[in-house]
Amino acid sequence: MFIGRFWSIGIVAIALALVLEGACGLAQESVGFPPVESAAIRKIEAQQVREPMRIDGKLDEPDWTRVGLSESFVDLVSGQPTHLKTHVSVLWDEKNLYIGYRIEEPNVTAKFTKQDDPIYQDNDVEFFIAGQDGYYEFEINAHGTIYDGLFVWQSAYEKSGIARWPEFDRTKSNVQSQVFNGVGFTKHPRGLRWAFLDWDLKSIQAAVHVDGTLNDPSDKDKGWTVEVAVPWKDLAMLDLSEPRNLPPKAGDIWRVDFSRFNQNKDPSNPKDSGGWALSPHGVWDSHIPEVFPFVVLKGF
Ligand SMILES: [Ca+2]
Ligand SMILES: [Ca+2]
Ligand SMILES: [Ca+2]
Repeated sequence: MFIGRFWSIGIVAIALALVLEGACGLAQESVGFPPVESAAIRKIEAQQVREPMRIDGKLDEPDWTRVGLSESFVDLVSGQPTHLKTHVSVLWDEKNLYIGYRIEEPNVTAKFTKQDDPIYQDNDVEFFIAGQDGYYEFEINAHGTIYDGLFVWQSAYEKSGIARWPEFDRTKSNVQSQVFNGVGFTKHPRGLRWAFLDWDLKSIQAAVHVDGTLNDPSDKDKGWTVEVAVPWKDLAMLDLSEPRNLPPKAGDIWRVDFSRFNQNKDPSNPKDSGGWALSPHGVWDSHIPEVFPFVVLKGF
């Protein structure tokens, strides 16, 4: 789900939010907070990895089979089933959180090839990892091109101490940031965020595998898979106010959102928002950590 990289402040964002709300037929004034019932938030188990993982986009390690598939993604706004299947699986060990997607797609396409290109204008899959002070956003297309950024709640920016990290120090001229106030839901009770989109989580490993042909509509593809390893040690900035176990321990619970965005909507379903997720958000906005699924880290 995109935010424009060069918007400096809210006017454009608010205008776009209104357009998006109109498109989805849902005015944010009509929804409370959080915008979905807590009972609707899905829970997923992450199994501990037993064997070495090879991050090549192919989910053929035995651990990916052992952990099983999530339920298929549903429409982000309505929670209704979608016409193509999307499943995520989650694994972990002391070093990494592993995320694997299986994406049914009869015509696999991708345009962008440079880091932080506007992947949200392609078909993509995304995840958001929430912490107390902010959240990390990751998007990837079928070329394997990544768009990522860190969002810090402005109310936590100074207090948490992240303002003194050189890579997030807004007083430095080489640190780019912008005000962010949501996409289609601009009344989050925690208010504004600082978005650091030029920043990259450099240690992340990610790869895709296309089961079919990329950018060739003359045939019918099965889809594509995505395999990502996120190093725990580089997620400390999410929880500086109240550090948590890093690496985590069995039984720990993380909040991670998993989603898929499509440029082509289901032609037979006028209510397809084009955004699908493991757990619905009730509004056209990924940036609501309070409705992210629960990821429960299981031990051996
Ligand atoms: Ca693999
Ligand atoms: Ca980035
Ligand atoms: Ca094809």
